[in-house]
Amino acid sequence: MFKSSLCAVVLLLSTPAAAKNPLFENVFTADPAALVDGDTVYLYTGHDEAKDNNVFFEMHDWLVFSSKDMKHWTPHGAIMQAIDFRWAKGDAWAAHMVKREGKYYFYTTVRHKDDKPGFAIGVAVSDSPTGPFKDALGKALVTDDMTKQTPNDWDDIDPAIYIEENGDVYMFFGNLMPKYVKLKDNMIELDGEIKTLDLPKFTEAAWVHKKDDNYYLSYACEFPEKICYAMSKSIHGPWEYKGILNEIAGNSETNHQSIIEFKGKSYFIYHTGAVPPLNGQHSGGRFRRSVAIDALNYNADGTLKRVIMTSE
Ligand code: FUB
Repeated sequence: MFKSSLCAVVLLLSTPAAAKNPLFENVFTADPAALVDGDTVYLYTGHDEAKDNNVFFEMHDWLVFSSKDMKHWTPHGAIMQAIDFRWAKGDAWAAHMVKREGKYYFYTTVRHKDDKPGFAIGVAVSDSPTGPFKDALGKALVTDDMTKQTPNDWDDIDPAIYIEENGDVYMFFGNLMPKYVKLKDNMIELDGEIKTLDLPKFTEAAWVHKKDDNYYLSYACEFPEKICYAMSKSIHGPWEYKGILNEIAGNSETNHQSIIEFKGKSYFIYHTGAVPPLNGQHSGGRFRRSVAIDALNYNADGTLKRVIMTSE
């Protein structure tokens, strides 16, 4: 007994005192989407409120935090609630923010009211990265009846936007079957048909980024989810599967990533359920997730080094 207590004390003292992952200790955060805007990173997250880890996601609004060094984060509160989309009845699931010509466009997943049941993607707009945001279209951009390709009604979740150097805008999204569609220059209407992609083991959480002349499409794969990725020389593919980028995120079952380059460094931002009790009440888990950040490193051939969660 004494020996094991001593071991515990030694372990405690040798553990870094100021562990920085997960990022926020007083609120559960999930589905990160980061936007680099000048010398600031804005980090948008979902907001897990579930009291019981065995029920389901309880998410009403989205939060935003900002940082100039990726270490110190300023909370700015909620940017909007799911029901601010008047055609939605709740469920503030995963989102993505982009900036275009001085305006901030927030693409996000919500549950549609019963006239178009199932999940839907909406888009909101603001002149400021911290809001207030308003529904830009007054109706959903994508509804479940437009994508009925899987047995569930959430095959149209998790939007991720990519803006090409020539200004063309694409939205990637989907569950089980990955999809993408071009958007019009006004950012709030589809421009053409929704196409499907062939990505092995795809579950959800698509994210596209580019480095040098390589496009990267990372996504949550299998279940419980890891993050996998594919590479291409064109936004239209073909996408070549490259393997696992990040292993299962603790006990959360889902994982969801955002990849950015900021002040010369690349970052992999994701969520994990493996966190100690927040507010002394609840520990992390499937429906109580927390955002974490680690460095993203590239190999000489452009492939990505696997990200291992650190506590700093
Ligand atoms: O947070 C709700 C859902 O869980 C997201 O839409 C998925 O990506 C998964 O993280």
